[in-house]
Amino acid sequence: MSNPDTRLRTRTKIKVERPRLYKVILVNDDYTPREFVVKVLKAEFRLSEDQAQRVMLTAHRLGSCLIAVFPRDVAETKAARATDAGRQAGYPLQFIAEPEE
Ligand code: NFA
Repeated sequence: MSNPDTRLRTRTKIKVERPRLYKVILVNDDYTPREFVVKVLKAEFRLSEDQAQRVMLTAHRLGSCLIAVFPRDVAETKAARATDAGRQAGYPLQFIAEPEE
């Protein structure tokens, strides 16, 4: 008589998830000149003059504005570089990176 096969088997379920994206947000302040904000948006985020003006004005009116989404390291690096550009010029300009959803 043959014995039943009682060995346990392991199934490995492969789960693939898309890496989360991070938002980079421009925060309004009362001191940074509008033209400077536009200049940084163009240089660091490659926005056109028109896009940069609209993002700057939206932050100015509403308090903040989403610029773009990127993988985490890109978002954090861009936010840090853009914030640093303001600091170098003596402005309190702030860009923040935060996870989507
Ligand atoms: N509020 C700033 C001003 O009136 C302009 C600004 C816009 C600053 C967006 C920071 C972000 N000079």
